[in-house]
Amino acid sequence: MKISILGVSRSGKTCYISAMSQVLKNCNLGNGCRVSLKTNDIAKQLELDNNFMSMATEREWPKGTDTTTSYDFRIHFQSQDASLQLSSLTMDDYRGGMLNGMGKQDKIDRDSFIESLSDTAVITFLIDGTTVLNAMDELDKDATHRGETQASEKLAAINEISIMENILYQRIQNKTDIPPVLIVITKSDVFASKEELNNGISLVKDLLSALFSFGNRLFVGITTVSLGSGLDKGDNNSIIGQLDISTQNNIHIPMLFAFYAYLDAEYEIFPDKTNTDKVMSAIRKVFAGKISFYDNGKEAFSID
Ligand SMILES: Nc1nc2c(ncn2[C@@H]2O[C@H](COP(=O)(O)OP(=O)(O)O)[C@@H](O)[C@H]2O)c(=O)[nH]1
Ligand SMILES: [Mg+2]
Repeated sequence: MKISILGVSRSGKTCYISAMSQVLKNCNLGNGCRVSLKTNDIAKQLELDNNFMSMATEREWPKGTDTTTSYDFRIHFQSQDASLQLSSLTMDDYRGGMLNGMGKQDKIDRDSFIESLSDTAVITFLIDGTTVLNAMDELDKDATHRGETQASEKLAAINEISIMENILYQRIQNKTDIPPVLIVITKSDVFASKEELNNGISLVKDLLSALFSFGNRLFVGITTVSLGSGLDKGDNNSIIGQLDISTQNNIHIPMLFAFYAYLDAEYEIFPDKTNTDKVMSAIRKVFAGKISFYDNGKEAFSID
């Protein structure tokens, strides 16, 4: 199966992938469930490990790059009474510039991305929490964040969030199949309160209304992730704040969503239905309270 990770430059893709690769190596999900995800390529795993180590020990954010990288993982999920393994889960981390660049190569890359959607199991779209804050109306923000954003900054933020809809719009109009989409608001530690975060989520849903409107035949999830609390960038690219990459901050959720969406889409190829049903039901319990689902534009409740 193939997952695409998209997000403009600085949206947090590299940080997320490196944190996720650490948390999911051997992850206890509670209720007797575990998941493990590792790369099939040793060099890639070392690279991810080193990336995270320089964050944790040297307290330095990863350097920005604008290249598309592909990872090949294997994933194994196990609950008290069922287990399932996928030996190859490819993740394409698309270079951010491809989404909003005006260059010739950007257009070529965008077109080839849209074409590749036919064999993509899940699109994961990362949106920077700071961008969400900048796009929000002043009154929807926490008092501590009011009066910080200029009008031009707000407009730029709104445009940045809308990109995903613009890219998928044609396909939605033509009713061409679109794989499940997961919207991930990154850096959720920048929100001052739960209320502010919820207002941010509502705005994202409004700005991407084609993904959340009735009759669109799409399966869409929305969630938030963070690498810790009070995080920021200091001098020389240094990390300010507390890193805490844990299931508490939802680091595991996007990969489990991809796994779940794949099982849902390819249900027929797994011969042992009882086992698959048990695995899917266990994953739905892990999602409870951490992700909202919309099926054909209607909020779908995942808990059973
Ligand atoms: N507050 C906060 N900042 C983050 C977090 N993750 C990343 N950042 C910041 O966002 C910057 C860009 O992240 P990066 O992963 O390089 O983005 P990419 O260009 O999409 O790969 C980092 O240098 C950090 O300053 C987070 O969880 N919380
Ligand atoms: Mg990057």
